[in-house]
Amino acid sequence: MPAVPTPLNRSRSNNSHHNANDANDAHADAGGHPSLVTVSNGHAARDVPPQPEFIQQYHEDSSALREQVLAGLRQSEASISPKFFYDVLGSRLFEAITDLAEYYPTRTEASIFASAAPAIAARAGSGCVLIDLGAGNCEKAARLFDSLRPAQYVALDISVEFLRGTLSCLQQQNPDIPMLGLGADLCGSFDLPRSVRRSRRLFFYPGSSIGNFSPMDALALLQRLRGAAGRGDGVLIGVDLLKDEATLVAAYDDPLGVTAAFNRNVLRNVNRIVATDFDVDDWRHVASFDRQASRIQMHLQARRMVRVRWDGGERRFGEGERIHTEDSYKYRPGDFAMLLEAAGFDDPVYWTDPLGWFAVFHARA
Ligand code: AVJ
Repeated sequence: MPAVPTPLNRSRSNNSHHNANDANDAHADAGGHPSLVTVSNGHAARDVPPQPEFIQQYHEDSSALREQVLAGLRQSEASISPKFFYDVLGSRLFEAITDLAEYYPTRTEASIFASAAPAIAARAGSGCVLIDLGAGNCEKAARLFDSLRPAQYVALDISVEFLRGTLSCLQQQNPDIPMLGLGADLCGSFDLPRSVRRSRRLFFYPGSSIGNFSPMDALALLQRLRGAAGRGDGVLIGVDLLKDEATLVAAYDDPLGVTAAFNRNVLRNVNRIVATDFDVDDWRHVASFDRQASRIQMHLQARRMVRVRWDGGERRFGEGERIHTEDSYKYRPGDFAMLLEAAGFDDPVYWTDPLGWFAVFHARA
């Protein structure tokens, strides 16, 4: 039953320190969102559309990016980081994946948000600063606005440019919620700019994006989050759960080949970034489940002998040799709760769907 959170550890006396006062803090900070302004001709203009604020904090220089890709290609077991999936086409292909019948995570998480939203708001507290760490198209956060009534919505993405369109649109639809688009790297520091309001914060990391990290790296990320969080803050994290292998593999190897296109597209993006000469036709999509590690792995497998060249180097691949492109870890609920606690979060609970395929966790800083 999604409406009732599942407690994971000894239930603590639940005298939460967040109260109405916390929520009111936000209003002390007058944001730049006037509903009535005077324009230069002296007339009062009603309904001037509010605009989100945008800040680009993080700049990865292109030579570092290039070196990162080449270092992966030179490894004896070659790899390309999944962050290179998401160029414009890759982001669209991922959206198409979320429409596939076989790809259950997005739909299942949405159903949990839909049915558990009031319970999530009751626990996380409304009126918080909602900090979206996996913003993408901001859809998931937007569906929580009605229940959470955030005092501010902060959307993070590597590139603030990816946020401009969506956030501006979302701002029109929600003129009363001040919005901030932040170009930041999750793997960097969590030094939030001063435009992020100081009141109670809810760090939101939906979509099982955390599954791309190994449990050790996920722990490190959660620890850094815990370090950035203050008393009364919380986390709300979407986590894909361990289930039967056939369901897992089908979600990452769909018969229409959308996931294959998504995976192979990374080579086009790499060609663009480092001017390699990958031919996508040489590579086959492979998805497999590693039960020991509890992860789906995606690889690109050479259909024939391949030689890939770039300025200053090359890599030869034998027929059947693979490039690792993504891990997607699947958790048991208790194991993810332990990870949250190991990172210093308290009192984890989760909501799940009737089949127990996906979980949305909340824990307190
Ligand atoms: C965006 C990382 C959650 O692991 O399920 C979907 C990416 N890769 N199909 C996932 C993905 C292949 C997705 N995450």
